[in-house]
Amino acid sequence: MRCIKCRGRANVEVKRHHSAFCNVHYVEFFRHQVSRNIKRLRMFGHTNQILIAVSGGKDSLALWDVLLENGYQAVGLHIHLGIGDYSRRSAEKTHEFADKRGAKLLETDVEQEFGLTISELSKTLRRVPCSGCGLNKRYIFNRVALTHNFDVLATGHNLDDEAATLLGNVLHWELDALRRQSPLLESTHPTLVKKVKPLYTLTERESASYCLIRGINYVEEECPNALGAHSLVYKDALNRIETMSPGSKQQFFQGFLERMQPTLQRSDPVVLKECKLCGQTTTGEVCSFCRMWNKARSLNNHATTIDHQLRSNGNVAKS
Ligand code: Q46
Ligand code: ZN
Ligand code: ZN
Repeated sequence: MRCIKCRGRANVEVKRHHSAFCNVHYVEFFRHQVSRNIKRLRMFGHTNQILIAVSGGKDSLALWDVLLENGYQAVGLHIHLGIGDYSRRSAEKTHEFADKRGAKLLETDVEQEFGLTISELSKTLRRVPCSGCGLNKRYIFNRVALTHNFDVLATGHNLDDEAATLLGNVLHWELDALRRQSPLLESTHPTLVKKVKPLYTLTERESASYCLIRGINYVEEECPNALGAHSLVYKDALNRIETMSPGSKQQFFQGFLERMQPTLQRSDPVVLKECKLCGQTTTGEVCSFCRMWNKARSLNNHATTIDHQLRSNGNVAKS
């Protein structure tokens, strides 16, 4: 197998592009894909302040590396979820990356801020961990981006993530989720930050190859709560199709973005209000994040309301 750029020995094959690359040209290919996505969808520019959600996994660290190498102003945000050893190792890898590069890293600890780890929250509410975890992450990323005046929030969602989410949304005909599924979500309210996914054309395997070549140490294990998740079943199904027919995953997601999603836009846009407890966006009076934590606190006989907690931490969203 030869590199399509220099005809030297290729180490990474990208079947859906009928390509193979040596290490030097693979790094160039990966960075070019990210840059092209950023420019094509006008995600951000070099003068913007970018907050990256960093889990310590291959995708978020690869993205952070590419953005720093390409001269973007990218600050990391790591959330300590409190999911046993997995969370400890994720934090270690994130610190290692930031320390090596002298990159700025912000951190939030769910237990310290709100009183329970994600594992405890899940037990208290008797809900699967991922539902509370996802809500916490979305809320905290948005809130930190707003309070620190970032222009945009970037996440490491890749093609496998997006194609699996799309398959799940189609199987259940989740029309609202399909409308919102995009690598670019503009801010539609002063308390909603713009969100982008610059890796949406690259696969998990491609992020892993990038990290390997660049010497980026990432947490390799999956979160223990991901075992048995529907998303893994969908990824597995899509991988089988991809093996038989390289390029299917990309066609599936890209085809949706170009041909299907524009037809799904609502004629009656959702009216957004500000949560009366925390000030962040909601369609009702109190946002789902505040409702969830108030319920958890009352179940734990905890007297402090989420309103008091947020205000005493100085974390009221800007108006
Ligand atoms: S971290 Fe959180 Fe994921 Fe773990 S509990 Fe579920 S949502 S699986 S990306
Ligand atoms: Zn080469
Ligand atoms: Zn709220």
